[in-house]
Amino acid sequence: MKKERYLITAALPYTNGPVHIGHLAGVYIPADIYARYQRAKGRDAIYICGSDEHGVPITIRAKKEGKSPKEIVDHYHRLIKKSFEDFGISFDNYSRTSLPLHHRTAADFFKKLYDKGELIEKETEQLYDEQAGQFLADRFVKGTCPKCGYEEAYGDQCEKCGTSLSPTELINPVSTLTGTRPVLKKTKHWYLPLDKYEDKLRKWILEEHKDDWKPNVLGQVKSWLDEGLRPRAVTRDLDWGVPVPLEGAEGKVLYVWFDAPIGYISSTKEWAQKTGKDWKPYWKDDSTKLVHFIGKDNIVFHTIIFPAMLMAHGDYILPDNVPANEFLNLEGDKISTSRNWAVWLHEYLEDFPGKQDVLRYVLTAIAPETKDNDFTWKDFQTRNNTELVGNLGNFFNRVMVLTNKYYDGRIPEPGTLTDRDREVLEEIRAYPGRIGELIEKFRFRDALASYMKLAQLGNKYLAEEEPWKKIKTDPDRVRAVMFTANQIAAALAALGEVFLPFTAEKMKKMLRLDEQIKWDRVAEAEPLIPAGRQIGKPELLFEKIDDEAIRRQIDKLHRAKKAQSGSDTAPLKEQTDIETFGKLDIRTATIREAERIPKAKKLLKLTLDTGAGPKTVVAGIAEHYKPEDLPGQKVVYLANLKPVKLRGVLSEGMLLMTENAEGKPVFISPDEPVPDGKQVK
Ligand code: B3M
Ligand code: ZN
Repeated sequence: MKKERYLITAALPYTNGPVHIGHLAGVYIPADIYARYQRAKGRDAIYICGSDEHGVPITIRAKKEGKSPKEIVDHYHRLIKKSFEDFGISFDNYSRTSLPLHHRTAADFFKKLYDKGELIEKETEQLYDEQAGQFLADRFVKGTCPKCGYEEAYGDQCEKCGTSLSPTELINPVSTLTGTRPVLKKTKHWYLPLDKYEDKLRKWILEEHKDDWKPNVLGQVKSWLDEGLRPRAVTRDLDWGVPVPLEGAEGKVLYVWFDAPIGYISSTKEWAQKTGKDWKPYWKDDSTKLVHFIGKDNIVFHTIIFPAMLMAHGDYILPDNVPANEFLNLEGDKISTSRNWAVWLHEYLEDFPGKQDVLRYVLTAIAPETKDNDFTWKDFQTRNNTELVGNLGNFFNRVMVLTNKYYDGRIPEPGTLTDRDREVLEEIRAYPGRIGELIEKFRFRDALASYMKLAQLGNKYLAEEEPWKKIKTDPDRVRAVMFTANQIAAALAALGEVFLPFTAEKMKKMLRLDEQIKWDRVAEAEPLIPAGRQIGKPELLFEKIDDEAIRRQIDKLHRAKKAQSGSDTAPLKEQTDIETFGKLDIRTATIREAERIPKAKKLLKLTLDTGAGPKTVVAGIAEHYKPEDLPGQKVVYLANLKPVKLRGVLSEGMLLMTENAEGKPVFISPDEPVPDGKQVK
């Protein structure tokens, strides 16, 4: 069936912390590219999201910080919303699940299932913390995983082996509230019989969608279905969430994973209220294409549980696709909020103001589409310096500079085009289709790479034609070349909007292109930018990022992690005597020269003035000091250490250093001028 409208959703982030690059790369950027593309195609498409403000992690965080859950969600909702805006994530609506509109929508949904007899009411024994006077749902209880023996498994899931659990399955359960051992207590809950939908789900996903869903998603679905589905509780004994809308259900709320996906519906309703549109066709009309962008840990909820809820309800369409991504790691290690191993969006912007598109670019280029991938600051720098500055920025700038220089910024009449020019113009027109096809298949990395090929084509074309040489000898030819090059620049501006919205905006401004260029316009024969158009002055699109900026980021990461793991004051070493100490000959010196040692990332070779001639010392400080900054630095060093060879360099002593509060090695030097070679006693 032809799809009339697109409803694009991105996972609702939990408001128990800020958002980091993993979230952006896995969910919000791909969904944003997809939404921007659909709009540029002129389709009726809305991009919906909001904050997920319920769930146990939020109440735990609130307890830890001595705040109310409301204070926590208000704080993070604001922070997260702002980060998304700052990065140009083009939501049509960003809502929150604490809104009355959402509470009503979720409660009505539940009530409808209840009234239809789709829910099973069951009294069971659940873990109860007598000291706290509270049932222990999900993360309120920890214990040993019955599957793998991991001792820190949560009541809802073992993070070691990934098994989804219920609290009563844990061996040796302990309350995370009081540390006491919980008792069993009877309580009543409502269950959604997932098993009832097993065959329908199997047919819908594993048959109907076997060719258009991503293999990583199909794989998870299959293993869930093969294990067999069981009824799943959709209510909890908690005081934070959407109250269960039934008599006799006081103190019970809807399970967060029951209400959160309904948040997509309430956010759409909120959007409709704000814009005066009708929300219903987006959720109820078969000609809507519903696409959920999520991370891999959310797959089961979006492919099995929420669809089963929708089937049980009966009024709603099912997702057309659930393009889940894998995880992004950071510098070789899993991103972790609790270990503070992350790059937070709001902090990135403080350090790299105005460079949103650089991060958007890199995160798209390395998106974990088919397997986990790694973000490193070094790669970030390289991609910025070679791909954005060296390729895209360079081409665009050359076109702007030459057009301004030769024609006072007026696009020249092309005159006679050669075969090569025509071939280039035709090639440009192939790009919207080529990139679009990849985007439709959720292959955003390839789509971006294809886009960058267009800039490469531009650079290659200019290098072949050398207008800067021909301007004296063959000005007619140069007019045709610069006309053609400007068409490439205009296409880059138009198509770039989906990947690099801030940069595309700048390009369009410089070229004086209309705000809205439809995607398919680029494929038309009519030139995108006509001869005679007066364009603006060149401005650089990107700038190089130097080693120092990158080193600061790496330092910051390690510092944050260290701060998290507490003070590292080492315990005192065993006692010694003055004779032992007296054997050490510690002296003053001055660094005369410093150089890197090939293939040794951490080491510098230092030449010291020792008062008795030069001496070579190898020091592990290359990640913190540049060789050119060191000459003249006063130091103290152990002068009678037995020489050793380090990476082929004979080291004749050892620098004595300490660390500052941030963990950076710092020199020890006399606080008054002292000749080289003086003893430290
Ligand atoms: N808040 C889980 C997460 O952030 C959850 C997503 C809800 S989507 C309906 O991973
Ligand atoms: Zn386990």
